[in-house]
Amino acid sequence: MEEKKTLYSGMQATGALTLGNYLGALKNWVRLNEEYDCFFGVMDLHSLTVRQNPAEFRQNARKLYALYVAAGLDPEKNCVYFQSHVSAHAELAWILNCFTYVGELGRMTQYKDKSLKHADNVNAGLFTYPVLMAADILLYQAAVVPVGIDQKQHLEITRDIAERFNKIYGDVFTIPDAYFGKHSAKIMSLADPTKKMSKSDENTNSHILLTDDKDTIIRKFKRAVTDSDTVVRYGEDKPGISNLMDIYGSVTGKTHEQIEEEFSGRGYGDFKLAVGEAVADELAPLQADYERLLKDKAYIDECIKKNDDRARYVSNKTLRKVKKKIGLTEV
Ligand code: ATP
Ligand code: LTN
Repeated sequence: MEEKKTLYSGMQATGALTLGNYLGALKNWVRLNEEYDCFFGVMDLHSLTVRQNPAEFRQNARKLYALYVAAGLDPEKNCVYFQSHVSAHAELAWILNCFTYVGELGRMTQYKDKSLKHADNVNAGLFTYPVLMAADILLYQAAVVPVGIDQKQHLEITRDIAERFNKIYGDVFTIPDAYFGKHSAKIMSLADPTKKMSKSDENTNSHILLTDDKDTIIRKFKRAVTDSDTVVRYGEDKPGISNLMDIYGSVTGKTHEQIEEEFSGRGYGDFKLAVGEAVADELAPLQADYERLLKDKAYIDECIKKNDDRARYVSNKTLRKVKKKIGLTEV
């Protein structure tokens, strides 16, 4: 049997997840998980670039782990683990820092955005964030990295670092490809469809949380900002409706044409209600599983332990190879 290629992805362990995180990333992870040998990290080291309250942080990281599992990532089949439990990430990140230029890091738009947003704490971690991300991916020799479009630049720098290293030392790292969902790589805010849906948006009507109940979901979609037209049609001139069509299509599997046909002659009210119901129905089983898993501490602990071990084993193979290639001594 042909060996499966490796898939790697993860999310920062901060706060609740939005429908953007789910459709842009998590749902694709679940969709692809049979096809690849998968590693999914709770990226708690990345979260440290923003000051965290320790007690909340600990809780949020465990909640994220439970959400991964509730969304359908079976921890018996996928390696679902904590980044900070595997020291190879921090070690390789240091080494790769020495193969990354200050100039290229300064061009990262996420760095520019976040340093404006957290102007009182523009720490070096925020700057070298993409190098740690490169280490995450390269340690597992990942071929595919499913993420939202906002991570495109980070994938490009990961490839550049890997190619630079390989050019000097031979084929040490697999060069990863980004994977973006067809219509879900950038889900937009419900309050302003020209902006990305983001959990850090203060307006809670702008985003759906994965933990929102059905009434809340339906209410938020009802209020979603659209245009003054009444026709459900996809187009650049209709960002609000196009975003809702992307969401509805990602959840139901329907194409834009099928959606336009389904709602032809019906108003926005009907369409918004259908989107709300479809999203709520999609999230209901995930929410039930999530509640159950949060109470099952022993099961989650056991999964974490087992998968941390596997992640350590796989990542250390690459780290040993890297150390040997660059001439770090061994006894
Ligand atoms: P913030 O709200 O602070 O910008 P975030 O929601 O982008 O954070 P991350 O942990 O940075 O959270 O993202 C996790 C994953 O979800 C990444 O793969 C990211 O590309 C994806 N993602 C986040 N928001 C969206 C969105 N609106 N549409 C599609 N994918 C998204
Ligand atoms: N920067 C990513 C989270 C992340 C990640 C990774 C994603 C950290 N390391 C490795 C894919 C692969 C984000 O979503 N903000």
